[in-house]
Amino acid sequence: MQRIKLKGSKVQGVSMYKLYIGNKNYSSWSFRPWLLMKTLGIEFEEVLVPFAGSNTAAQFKAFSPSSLVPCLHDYKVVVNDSLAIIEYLAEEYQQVWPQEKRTRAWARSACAQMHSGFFEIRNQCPMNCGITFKLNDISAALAADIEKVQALLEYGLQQFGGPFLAGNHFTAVDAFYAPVLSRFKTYQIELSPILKAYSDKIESLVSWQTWYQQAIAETFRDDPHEAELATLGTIIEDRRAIVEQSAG
Ligand SMILES: N[C@@H](CCC(=O)N[C@@H](CS)C(=O)NCC(=O)O)C(=O)O
Repeated sequence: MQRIKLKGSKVQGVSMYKLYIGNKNYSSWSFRPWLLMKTLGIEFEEVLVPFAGSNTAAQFKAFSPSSLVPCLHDYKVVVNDSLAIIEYLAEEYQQVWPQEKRTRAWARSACAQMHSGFFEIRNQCPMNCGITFKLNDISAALAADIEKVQALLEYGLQQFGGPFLAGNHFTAVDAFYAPVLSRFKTYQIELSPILKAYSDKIESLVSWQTWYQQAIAETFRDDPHEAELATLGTIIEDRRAIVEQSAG
């Protein structure tokens, strides 16, 4: 899907978004707008800036006012934060959100909930596409978060008829929960049949497969991410390419 700037905007003609992201293996927040844009066919230039250990914030500051990824640049507009990026895209692409008002309200609520919650999953199960991992233990708080997120996903699939969370089309809410599906795989979290079918559907997307192939091909390791893992349990399988460097 190619974007033509509207008459009256600063740039006439074809324009290209620039999306700054972190390592595909680790960066769950980057995954969200990247997957949305790829799946909907919204063209953009990808700029992958690897995590740099203790220098990450300084490196990211060069292009991101919050020193975080993802960050979208659109000519002179700089948009920080995955949710704000999605809303910015929605101003030009109506496919970003479901068309029906009630469904759209649910999708927005689900994204907001992901964005401001599910801390146990986010903290105790960091995204790491290339490994299979056994957690030392699943705390009651983590189990409660998993149950809550699974109920939310099942509600969407049942209420709106699937195969995507808000019905027939892939929208922002699918992109927002893709890193959760990734974590379910990495941490071997059991899925109900309806969630397994949904996860298979998302994993069959070319966009998902591209991200995963590129994540696993990364030869880069970020020490803080690796150290965090070591406190949580044991790597059972590591499918990532051989390490060439790590950040201090
Ligand atoms: N609320 C932000 C969170 C962004 C975020 O935390 N990004 C992480 C990578 S997934 C980051 O940039 N971390 C930088 C660091 O660790 O210094 C969003 O939704 O975009």
